[in-house]
Amino acid sequence: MDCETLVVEERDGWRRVALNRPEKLNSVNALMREELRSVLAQAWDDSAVRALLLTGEGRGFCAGQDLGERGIAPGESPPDLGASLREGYNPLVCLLAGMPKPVVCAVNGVAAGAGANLALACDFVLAARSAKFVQAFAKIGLIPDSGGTWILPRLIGPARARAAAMLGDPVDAQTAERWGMIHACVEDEDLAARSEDLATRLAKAPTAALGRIKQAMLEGETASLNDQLEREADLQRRCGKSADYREGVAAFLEKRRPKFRGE
Ligand code: T3D
Repeated sequence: MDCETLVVEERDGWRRVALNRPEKLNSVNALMREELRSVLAQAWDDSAVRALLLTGEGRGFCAGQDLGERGIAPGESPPDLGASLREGYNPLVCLLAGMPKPVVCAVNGVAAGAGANLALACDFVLAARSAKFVQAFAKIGLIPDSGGTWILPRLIGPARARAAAMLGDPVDAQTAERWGMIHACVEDEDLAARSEDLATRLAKAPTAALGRIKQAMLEGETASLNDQLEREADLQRRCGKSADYREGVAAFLEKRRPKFRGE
């Protein structure tokens, strides 16, 4: 797929998507929002894509909304940021968090504003040791969006989430790992290989089951135990009918490695 603001590459059963406006730290303009949405929707539907890797070109991961699009001249009406979220960012968060296959995010540098929260919507966040996460919103008079007020307290607890959101101080990758905000902090020079190895491994996993794990955990956030037990029973019933379950059990009994097809 040809994109102006993204580099999209096919790999061994997975797809690499890199934000590509490095001179602006990959801040998100209207075109990037549109292109990312279409690339994510296409990956969602493509059964040949069994994992996704999101990263950034250059020294930053993503600096959030391109503020160059948000200057307000005297006498001009301010933009409708609610509409921007509903039509632009919220669909991206839903596509990443709801994608029925694993999404790895390799945070290669600063992740600020919506850029931080798009990263945190992914399933596995690996960050370079030099990377940092900045809830930059309050510094320009906004609240964390793109799921920030939902995911941050769940990941790091309300006290740390409030401080990160209200103060906007950077959280370095090592601290993010210690707080449970991300999967792992890795050395800068190892980030590409570590995240690509993970995507390769995930692309060989029982994709439908992984998608259902995501679904169960996401929907379970607001469920009672009884409702969640019923959800597990329903999803497990579907897993139990899958070719990958059949293969997994056969491989175990035959003492060999399973060859999952993602079905
Ligand atoms: O608006 C809506 O639709 C609602 C949704 C909002 C979602 C949001 O994301 S709001 C939050 C927007 N983002 C920010 O407020 C972050 C702004 N950027 C920064 O605070 C800093 O740049 C960073 C902490 C991210 C990195 O700092 P540093 O010192 O490493 O780099 P820098 O020198 O500030 O930036 C390098 C270049 O990128 C620079 O351009 P220049 O001067 O070399 O031509 C800078 O202007 C540009 N840049 C960085 N962030 C943005 C940006 N350009 C446009 N928009 C940005 N967000």
